[in-house]
Amino acid sequence: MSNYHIKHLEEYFQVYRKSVRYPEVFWEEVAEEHFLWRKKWDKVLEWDFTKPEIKWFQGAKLNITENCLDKHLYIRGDKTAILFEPNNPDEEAQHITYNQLHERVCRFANVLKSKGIQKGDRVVIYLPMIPELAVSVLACARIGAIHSVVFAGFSSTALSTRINDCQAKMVITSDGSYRGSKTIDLKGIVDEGLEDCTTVENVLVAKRINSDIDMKSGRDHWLQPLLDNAPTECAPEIMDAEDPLFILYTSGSTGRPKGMLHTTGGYMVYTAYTFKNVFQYKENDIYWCTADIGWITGHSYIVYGPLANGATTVMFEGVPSYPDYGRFWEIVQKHKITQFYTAPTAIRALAKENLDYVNKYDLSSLRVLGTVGEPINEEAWHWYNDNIGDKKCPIVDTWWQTETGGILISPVPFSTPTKPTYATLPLPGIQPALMDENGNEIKGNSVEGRLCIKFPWPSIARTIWGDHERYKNTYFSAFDNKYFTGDGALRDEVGYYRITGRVDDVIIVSGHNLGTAPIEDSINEHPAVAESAIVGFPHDIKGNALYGYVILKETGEVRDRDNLRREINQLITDHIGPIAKLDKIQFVPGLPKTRSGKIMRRILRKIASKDTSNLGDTSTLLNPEVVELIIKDAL
Ligand code: 7RM
Repeated sequence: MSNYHIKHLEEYFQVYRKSVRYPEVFWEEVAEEHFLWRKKWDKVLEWDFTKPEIKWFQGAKLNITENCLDKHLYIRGDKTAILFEPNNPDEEAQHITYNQLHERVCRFANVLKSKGIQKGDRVVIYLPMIPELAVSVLACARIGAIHSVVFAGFSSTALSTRINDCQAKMVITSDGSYRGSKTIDLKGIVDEGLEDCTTVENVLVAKRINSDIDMKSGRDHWLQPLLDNAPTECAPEIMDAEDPLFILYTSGSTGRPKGMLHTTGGYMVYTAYTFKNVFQYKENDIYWCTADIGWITGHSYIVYGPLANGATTVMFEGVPSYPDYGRFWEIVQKHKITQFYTAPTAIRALAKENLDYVNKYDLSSLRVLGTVGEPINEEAWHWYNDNIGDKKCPIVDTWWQTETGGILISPVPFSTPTKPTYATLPLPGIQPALMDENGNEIKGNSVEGRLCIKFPWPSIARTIWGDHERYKNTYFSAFDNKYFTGDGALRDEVGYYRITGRVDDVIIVSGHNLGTAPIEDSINEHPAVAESAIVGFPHDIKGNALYGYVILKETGEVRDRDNLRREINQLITDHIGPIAKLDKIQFVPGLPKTRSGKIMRRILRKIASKDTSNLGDTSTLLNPEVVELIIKDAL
């Protein structure tokens, strides 16, 4: 039996049982066999969820980039580490080998040092999906600087809030970025953001779009000449397992963004382990995750997890709709992608388009399909399964969070039988619990509750940067001695988990707990419906009533709206029961979404309850204009 690579269901159960009974033995074996340590740990795990304090592999010494780069040079130095696919399909893809990536990271690390960056300093990275983004992340890790990547679609205010929160000494950016047919003036956004920041001493600027930008003398430096002159070797900074690796901001339901802090040893072990098993990565595979490195998915499953396994990982600069809706599938064919990992929102957007965009391409290289970010509805699951996977590729519905660092609940493909909309079973080392409102664990199967995790895993975030109290209150106070995820879930008759969405998405109508996801699933089955979102609004009798926002497919057909409303409610009645019928149905041109594709229900709730005076922070919205349109026609 191998702890590290699960190959069939029996093995999964064996490994899982061992990981629960003897967690320290289990993780020690994984850590020992597959990674390069400069010194082994004194203690595998020390934890106390009441403080909370979690330490993995205490006393161990390592550098994560030795595991992502140096370790591979002898056996796969000439293998492609990063395969860069540019925004413009006419521009050539770049195959960056492990040897080349190692050299580029070392040069970059030397540039950071020459600009005064030392171990423990914070470096904010605000770059598009170009190779420099991965290189700069790894360069920080090489010298022990703490990177904080800010998604390059965020505004100057969002950027400066994050720079100030972590007191960054440096910003790494580019002149601009390509996004479909548009260009974005990134450097201009940085300049604006920096007007409100005092800690940043230097700005490194990569050239991408050759735009004419202002360079502030003394502060701003073109990156390329510095790299050209930098030495090609840089000895890795030897880090403690619990030294910080990065901060990544995630928005809470209220208040300022939370700077989740991840540390080195445990994060490396867990992301590498889960990458190997969830994607069943094999040596010659070409793995593609379409996320941006600005999100945790990109950190763990474009950069660290794949590279720690010596994989070939694709970085795509563009968008799914440019030059047309076939772009993803064109790339799958062109690079013979074996594992493809994307978000339900992208699947739904592509499923709306003509199937010809899919059928034009040969997708037979695909072996595993993945989804992440929100509950995937049945329709989208089947569309993905039938049209992209040709019913031959298991779909890994991976549930996890910025806070968890890596995937916690997911099928292990070819072992765990999949089930539409179910994330299925916990990965080794993960001990979920469903809790009721009174704080008691709900045992047994066919139950539903709030999802907690009872035992630490190696990649759990250790704190919120600068605010340990908030970390404790947000994650460890709702339930005694448990990590609370903020999500609701149900466990079916065989023990499979289905994530029903954030708990604040649960709406109690006449005393019945209704999750938004199953209702939306029913609505989306209507042939005229493209997408929908349900929220609750106050109701005198029922406590809450349901308000549905529905996007119709663009068929050009004129439809009787009232008739559509009746048909939608009939579908809900058929699937869930009359209790879940919608009181109001508004047809809308779009839904307010965050840039990572999550519906911002907070705004929809306010509109439904006719309270639009203060919509709160909308700076992370992808499509703020749609909010006005929805308010204008609100029922
Ligand atoms: C990786 C990521 C975390 C929240 C999480 C859930 C939701 C993520 C799934 C999912 C249902 C999934 N990190 N979520 N994956 N819900 N099924 N497979 O997305 O910090 O940005 O978001 O996303 O609500 O708590 S995140």
